[in-house]
Amino acid sequence: MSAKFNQQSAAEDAQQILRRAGEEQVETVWDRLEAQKPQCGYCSLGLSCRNCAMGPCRIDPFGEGPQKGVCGADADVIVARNLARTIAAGASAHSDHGRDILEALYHVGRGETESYRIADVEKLKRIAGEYGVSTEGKDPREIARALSWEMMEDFGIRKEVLTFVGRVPPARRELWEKLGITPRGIDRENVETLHRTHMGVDNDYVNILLHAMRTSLSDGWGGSMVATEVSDILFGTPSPVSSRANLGVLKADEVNIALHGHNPMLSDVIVQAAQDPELQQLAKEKGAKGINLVGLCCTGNELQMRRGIPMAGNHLIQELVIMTGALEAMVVDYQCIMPSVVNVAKCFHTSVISTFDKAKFTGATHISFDPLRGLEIGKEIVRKGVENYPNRLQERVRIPNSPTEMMAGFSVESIVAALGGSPEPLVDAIKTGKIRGAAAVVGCNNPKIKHDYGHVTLTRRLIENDILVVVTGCSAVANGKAGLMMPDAAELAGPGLKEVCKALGIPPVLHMGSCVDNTRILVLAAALANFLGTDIQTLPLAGAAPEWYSEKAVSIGTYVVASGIYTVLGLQPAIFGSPNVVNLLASGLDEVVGATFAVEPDPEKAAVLIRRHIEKKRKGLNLPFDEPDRINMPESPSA
Ligand code: SF4
Ligand code: MSK
Repeated sequence: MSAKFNQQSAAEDAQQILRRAGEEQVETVWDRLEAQKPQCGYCSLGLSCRNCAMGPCRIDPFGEGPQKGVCGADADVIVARNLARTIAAGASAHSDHGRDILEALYHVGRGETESYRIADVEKLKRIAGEYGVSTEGKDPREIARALSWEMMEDFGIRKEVLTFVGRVPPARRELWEKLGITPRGIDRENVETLHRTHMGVDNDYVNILLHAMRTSLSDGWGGSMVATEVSDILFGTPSPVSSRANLGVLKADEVNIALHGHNPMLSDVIVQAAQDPELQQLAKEKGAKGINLVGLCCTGNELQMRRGIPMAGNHLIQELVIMTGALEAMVVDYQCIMPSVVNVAKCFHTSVISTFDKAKFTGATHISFDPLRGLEIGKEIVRKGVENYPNRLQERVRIPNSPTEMMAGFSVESIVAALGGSPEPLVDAIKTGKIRGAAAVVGCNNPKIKHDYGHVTLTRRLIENDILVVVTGCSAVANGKAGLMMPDAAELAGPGLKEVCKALGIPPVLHMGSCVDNTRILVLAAALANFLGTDIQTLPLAGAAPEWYSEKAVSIGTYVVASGIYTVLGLQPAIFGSPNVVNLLASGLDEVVGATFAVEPDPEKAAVLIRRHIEKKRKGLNLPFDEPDRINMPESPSA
């Protein structure tokens, strides 16, 4: 295998297809990154601004050129404004996704669609209770109608605080109130960010960043949390399920359809449609043995968590899956779908089918999705995939390796159930030091970092150190493919974590879902803090996004820190043009919200930072600890 492929990806399946891309000169994301070099230094530092027509402006980081934009904004203001807008874009993406799901619940409540049903009535009632919606004597549809109406209020301006903030430990709620960052309305905080960052509004970098935190909290404890909870109500709350991952999940003798993006509304009806006897028969008539659905990115995570649908890959696999030559259709909803997939598809027979009117792709086939006719549209899409099967050139099919077994489906509810109904056994294991703490390793892939290397190396090092790891998004896919998400991976963990995992029959790395499902991690952290009568910031917890790329990841990282959890990023955000902003985020925030950001591209070193942080928190709680300053973990033979 060429050294180039080894440098681009740590995953064997990706390396095999990257070799093909080189041989057949199919352009990939890695090629385009090379073509962009050197990337703009001003933008990388956050020092360029084009917020008005007096600009665009830039600040000279070496102090020799301009130090102010035309309006007089300095580096601190420009960097803070840019960061705030990034967070608002990420928070808006998550929250708009949440609203789409919520509208589907509303349609179900009104009896306007037969494509969906209430899959988890118990959860519907529980969430209705949180929203003050009475359930007594009401049928599920009636409750769904009233609940969705109440939840829609969380998007607007009629509330002073988002309903799910009621889940936050009291000490943290008081802190947010004191800082003036309690999230009020989901749309409101995002709109206010755009207002504040317009020329001539908020010109104090600290004030801008405080509101940016509030905006991120409207995502974490608002839009994303609505997306997760309503998805559970409509499609079922995940419970542990066996599945498989990597490009080997494609089948050489079946119609392969990949479902890519984030929103489970469409993919859920496609799963129903693919079981339709008429379409199964059509597949046979076309010469295939059946219809094989596979997931990509977070739509894939949603399907894998609830239905065990196999996972073809994460963010950087989306072009490579087409290059297997075995994909009849790539069905996309929204977010993280590179426009380039349409071009790659032109080199093969794959049909790219876009589905949401807010996410069209030039060159793709667009089938407009409408939840009121969900199943009918799902069948139309599956039919398109099946009819494309005869266009496949079997001699061009190259499906790498065999798939890896993995487990998914660890919702908070299923984790608590695995613990026997209470967080107490987990708390006890942390108290004794069998589990030293927990870390969330989440987020994307980025071609600037060797694909999957950051996720897998960091995760391995953490479990070796008895730190339980929970994963979501593309990190879950990376770790699943690496074999870390089966119960027998406990053998790779330190002695304490291994003992706990074996006793409970769980893997040392728990799949908690898609990007919006990072809210499950917030809920778990809050439940632990509430159980102990403390704030989240005192707990031995950490977050990490070793290969992040998206604006959504910046919003996630910010709401995690604002919720009191130290977070290590594998790539620099565009803030290094302002030492004041860097100092605030990397140290000053500790005084403000009890947590900070760190940036460490080397996952080995990131693991050391997390272990030190966890020991510091253990010391603070008077739990058995190793002196944080002395922790310097040796090189791992497995990394
Ligand atoms: Fe330049 Fe100020 Fe306009 Fe930004 S807002 S483009 S710094 S004049
Ligand atoms: S899909 S946001 S690349 S995790 Fe959620 Fe992956 Fe990041 Fe998209």
